[in-house]
Amino acid sequence: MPKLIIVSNRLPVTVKADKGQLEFKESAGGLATGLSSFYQERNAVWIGWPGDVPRRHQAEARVRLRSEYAAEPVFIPEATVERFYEGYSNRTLWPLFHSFPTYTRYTAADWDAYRQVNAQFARAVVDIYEPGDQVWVHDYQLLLLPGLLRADLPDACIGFFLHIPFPPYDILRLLPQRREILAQLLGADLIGFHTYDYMDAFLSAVRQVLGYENRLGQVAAGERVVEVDVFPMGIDFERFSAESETPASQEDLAKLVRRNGAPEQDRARIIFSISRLDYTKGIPQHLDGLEYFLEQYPEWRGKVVFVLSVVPSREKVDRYAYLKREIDERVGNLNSKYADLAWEPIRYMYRNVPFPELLALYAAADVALILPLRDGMNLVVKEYVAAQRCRGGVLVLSDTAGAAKELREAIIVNPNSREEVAAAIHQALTMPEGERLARCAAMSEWLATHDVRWWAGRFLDRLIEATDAARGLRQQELEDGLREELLTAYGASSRRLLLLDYDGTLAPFTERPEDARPTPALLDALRRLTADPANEVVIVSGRDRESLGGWLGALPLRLVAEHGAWARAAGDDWQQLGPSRVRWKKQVRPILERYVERIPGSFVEEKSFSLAWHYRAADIATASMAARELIDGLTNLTANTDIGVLQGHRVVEVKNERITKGGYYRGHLAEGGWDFELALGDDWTDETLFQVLPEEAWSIKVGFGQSAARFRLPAPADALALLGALTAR
Ligand code: GDG
Repeated sequence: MPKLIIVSNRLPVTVKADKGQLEFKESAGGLATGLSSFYQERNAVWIGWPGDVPRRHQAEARVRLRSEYAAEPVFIPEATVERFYEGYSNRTLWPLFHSFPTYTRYTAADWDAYRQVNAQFARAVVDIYEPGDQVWVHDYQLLLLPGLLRADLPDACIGFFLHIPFPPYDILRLLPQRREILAQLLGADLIGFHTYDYMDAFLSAVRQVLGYENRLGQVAAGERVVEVDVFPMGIDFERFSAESETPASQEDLAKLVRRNGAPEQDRARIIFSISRLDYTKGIPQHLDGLEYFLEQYPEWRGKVVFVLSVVPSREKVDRYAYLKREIDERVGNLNSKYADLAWEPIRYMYRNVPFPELLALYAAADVALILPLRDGMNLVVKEYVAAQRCRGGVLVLSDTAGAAKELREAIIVNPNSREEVAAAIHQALTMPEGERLARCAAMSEWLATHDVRWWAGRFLDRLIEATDAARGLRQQELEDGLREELLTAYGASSRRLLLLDYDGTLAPFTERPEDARPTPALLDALRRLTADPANEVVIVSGRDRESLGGWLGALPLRLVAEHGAWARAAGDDWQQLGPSRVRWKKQVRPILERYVERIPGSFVEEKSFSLAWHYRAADIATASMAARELIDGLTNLTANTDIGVLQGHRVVEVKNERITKGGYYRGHLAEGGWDFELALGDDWTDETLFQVLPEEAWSIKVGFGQSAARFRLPAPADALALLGALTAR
């Protein structure tokens, strides 16, 4: 039975050797608990680091992890862990991906360790992989893993999910290894993010760094198609909702209330916050907001308690130690400034909070104040809503957490504005009960249906679809058997139509279009094809008449220029088939020219019925962004007209929509009584032809990406070889 292989930096169980005895401690993270039910159902294995285990205990730990936890340990050598984990993962990727470039350190030795550890994880996966297994890789510590796996397991079904934000391109470009990282990530069949913003930033980076375009979340990455999509992670809603009623958490709740001053109805209102110690969590901003609140609304002094839980983390990284000191001082100062004999505004805890206590705090908090400066998702806020069970608490959340995209009924604030934060606390404390309950009910309903099972299930379903789509594309390749079939059909026929696109199909792209003249080999192949009276050879191109006529006019073939606006039978004059008026050019030309000024290296080409803005010689990062903007603008401008905007290979073309290669075929060639039809093309303009050809035609896309063609060849050289083979028999 195929299995699910989950790979994350840490295993959901930590192993410690204590006085020669191995101790196993299950971690209660969102991912581990959320995926646990999949474990049983899907026959899963989890691969990850179990913590530092001395070498002499590793064999035993491995056996027990395997048999008791369905886990495969990756023992990272102690000397490497520091550089891999504290180093590249947490001093480079973590701050940069959270948009803290000034906190980011770039160290070559850390990067080396990161690569080594990713390679070690790849070996661990390959060791247990069997055909049919699904591999699901998690998070920023393993960005290289999809590509490393793809190299060893070309047919594997590989998914990747990023739990932290993906940074805007302007920030990512600071990372020296961005190219390798993006290229390796694209080894996956499916890449998932929490929000659309992160997905958009990723697609834009892929376009700008690697030059790969995308459509509706599908990236045409060289020979492969990679799906990119949004999967907001949920929580185990049932568990948080049900367990906040358990006796243990009720006891904790009672203690908490007593400590805040009995009786229940007179107790101070609780504002609660819990975050891991991290500069992304905005802990000082919570304190700024609270201080401003106490200044602006002095009537609340003595009546609120801010329970601030900070969970120790990454203490070996200096930045975290500084932050800890800053928080300690700020809390001390605030407490001494506002306290009186009976009351202190902040109750500060720096430790892990046992689960029942956490539930009690969630249940008791009148306000949850969660203000990360940047957070991939933030599961704490979802847990708060679930554990509240609509008891009347209000969530105040910063707009920079991924969760703010989903929980629209929270009070959403900018964490850098103490004014907004203070006003939000006041609004939460004074909100009428009906509104509080209604907001909570709406959020609960969403979270109950979009829980962690929904998240994982949807990701894995999409992964199967993405892999099927990628395999479907591969099947189209014109491999040996099919090629033989094509040659046989060619040999057995007597009225053949051969429709050939020129640029990108017969001739590779050049920086300047005028340099793509036909090679002697191409001319020779065409000469031989046209020498057979059974063949009607048609060059169907987007080019102007002059170049086509100049290059190929001497051959006995039919030329179709400007996508079908002009045509010329062998030895004849050009015939105009397009419309007689092209007044729209006057309006469009100045727009294109503005882009020529903005994007050095780009230029406008004017043909009789179209205008094209070419940018293949420009800086591809900026030019492709400009191309998108231009397409948007032109599409608006030409809406409801028969002028269309087409994106070709590094060209934006504006032309009359009624003139297409497919239209030319239908009007002039379809009824030719052919018993063999072959069409070769490489871009969107050829799709109009592929779409209208009879089902049995040999339609072949040259290059990669989605296509209506039945088959595929990798490059112009392969197309040329095929033409050669037709006449070689
Ligand atoms: C990443 C992204 C994204 C925390 N302290 C204690 C404790 N917790 C539990 C919480 C919650 C989980 O840990 C923390 O979840 P977060 O979402 O805040 O963050 P991470 O899992 O660290 O990090 C983040 C997430 O991945 C999922 O994709 O949301 O943006 O950074 O479940 O309850 N639990 C207990 N005591 C603690 O002291 N019992």
